[in-house]
Amino acid sequence: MRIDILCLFPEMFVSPFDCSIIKRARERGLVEVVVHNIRDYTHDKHRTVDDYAYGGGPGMVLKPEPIFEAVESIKKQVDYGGLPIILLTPQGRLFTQQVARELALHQNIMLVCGHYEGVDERVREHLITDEISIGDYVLSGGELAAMVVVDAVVRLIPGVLGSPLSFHSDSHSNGLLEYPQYTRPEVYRSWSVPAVLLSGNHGEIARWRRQQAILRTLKRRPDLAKQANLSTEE
Ligand code: 6GU
Repeated sequence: MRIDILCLFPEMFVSPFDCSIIKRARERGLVEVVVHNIRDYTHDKHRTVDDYAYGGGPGMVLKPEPIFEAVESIKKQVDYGGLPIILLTPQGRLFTQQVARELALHQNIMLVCGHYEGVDERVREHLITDEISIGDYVLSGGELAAMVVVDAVVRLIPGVLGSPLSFHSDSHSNGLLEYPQYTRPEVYRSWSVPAVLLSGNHGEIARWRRQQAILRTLKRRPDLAKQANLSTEE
């Protein structure tokens, strides 16, 4: 998979993409992440990327020309018709595990980082194919949101995580929050690991985990519990 990111602050991505799972995935050639500076696609002496809003009001608006030129130049390199061109903006559809799974199916994706002051509407209308928000709060720019999207998508690429099954029990992957996890020691400060987990009875363990995941979801996120596929018994 190749992910192209267009933004105003490419240096923000250096350290987060050079650690842990994303770093390993890049080194193993499972994903290529290319970060572009929108400013490199300007032609004036001051490398201007924004301008005052027509009609007045506070805040600057990102100009269309550098964004169109950047996207069109990168599109030529990746040569892929169905490439989603995604604007990161608080006005987008909410990013969920379902959306991450959908993006992970693509060979290429392009992420365009907006800034909260806004992007010229013609970019949205004639260039962008999808708009994503990572939650109902305002960030100063789409860069952090793009990192969140890249992290959630990259870990779904086959081969990135150690075991092909390792994300099946993640919170949200089955519509429920994850069950409680324990590791050694068996007793810590007099607090014991639930006996069922030491029983070796895999059927009982699976049942207990499912029950815990359901209880935890009902208590913490009743909104999710409503949408989960629970059996009559559950
Ligand atoms: Cl994608 N961008 C900005 N600027 N703020 C956000 C966001 C994105 N998602 C939530 N808040």
